[in-house]
Amino acid sequence: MSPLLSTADLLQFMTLIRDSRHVAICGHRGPDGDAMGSALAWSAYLQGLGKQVSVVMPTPPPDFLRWLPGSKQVVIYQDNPTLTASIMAEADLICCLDFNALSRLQDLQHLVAASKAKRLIIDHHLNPDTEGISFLVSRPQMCSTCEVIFRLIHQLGGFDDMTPQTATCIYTGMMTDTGGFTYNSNDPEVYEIISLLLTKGIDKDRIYRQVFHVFSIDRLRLQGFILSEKLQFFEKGRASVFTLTREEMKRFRYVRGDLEGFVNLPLQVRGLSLSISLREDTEKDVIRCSLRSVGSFPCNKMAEQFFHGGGHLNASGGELPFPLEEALKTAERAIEAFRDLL
Ligand SMILES: [Mn+2]
Repeated sequence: MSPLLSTADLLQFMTLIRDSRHVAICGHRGPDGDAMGSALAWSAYLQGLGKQVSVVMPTPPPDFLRWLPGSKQVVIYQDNPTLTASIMAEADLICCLDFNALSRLQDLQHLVAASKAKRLIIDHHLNPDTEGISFLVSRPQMCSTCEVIFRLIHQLGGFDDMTPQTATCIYTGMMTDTGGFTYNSNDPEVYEIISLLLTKGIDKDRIYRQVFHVFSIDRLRLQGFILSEKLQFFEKGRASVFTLTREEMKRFRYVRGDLEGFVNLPLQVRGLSLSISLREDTEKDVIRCSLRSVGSFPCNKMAEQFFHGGGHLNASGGELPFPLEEALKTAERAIEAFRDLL
């Protein structure tokens, strides 16, 4: 496996870790498998070095990630603002995992920005905001932050002591960020890493079921409703859009996480390059937008130009002002503008 850090960077990084005692680890709002997995794995590694470690997420993870080993130790800022404030005040190192800008922490960003702690980013999103950062490990070419964390622990000599629980966390993030190794996962070294994780005795088939096969009946019916009633196609079936209102979500007793992955479903259609989902936020008056593509179609460019967002080539997101009908018109204009790339 190729080394993650150069020798000079490795020494600098090790010094940073050596000099810290109280470490806070944060992931982004709405933590996904990669944010949770990388934070928990990194936490376990640092705890093994004798550090005092706290993992803080701005909002809770979805239910299908709560089984992750160590997940109960995660502090949710939204539920525990006082505890979070004392963690951030006490920390001498804050590790920002799986996000590239403090704004992804929402309200938690102010506590992090105000902290005197040194800050480092370990991430795989494009264009990291390095203001106030002591050390940056940015690897957009890698499938997940969990992959970056694995390589880091490996290079720091922590593989032998890695527990099956930590290996499970890392595998989960690699699996969820690649849709079960169906995109962003052509690097042969990804499978070298999986092979090493398997030597720890992880049950990858069980992990898959625990993450992907845990739907409620309501969620399955909501999926059916979207596919049969809401999905529209454009440009001779090369692009699709579906919208979802709060009222519709309520009708199917929506719970957080239920919409996870829906935007990927239209990509199963032969010849389709782009899938867009637009849904009313359950709290704020905004429309949450997700974009997915196959091949070279640049979701991130479209998200930047039309949806006040950004992201990866094949997976991006953004936000539009209310109401939903206007957002749909914006999506139609975006498809029109990008039709030559479809
Ligand atoms: Mn990620």
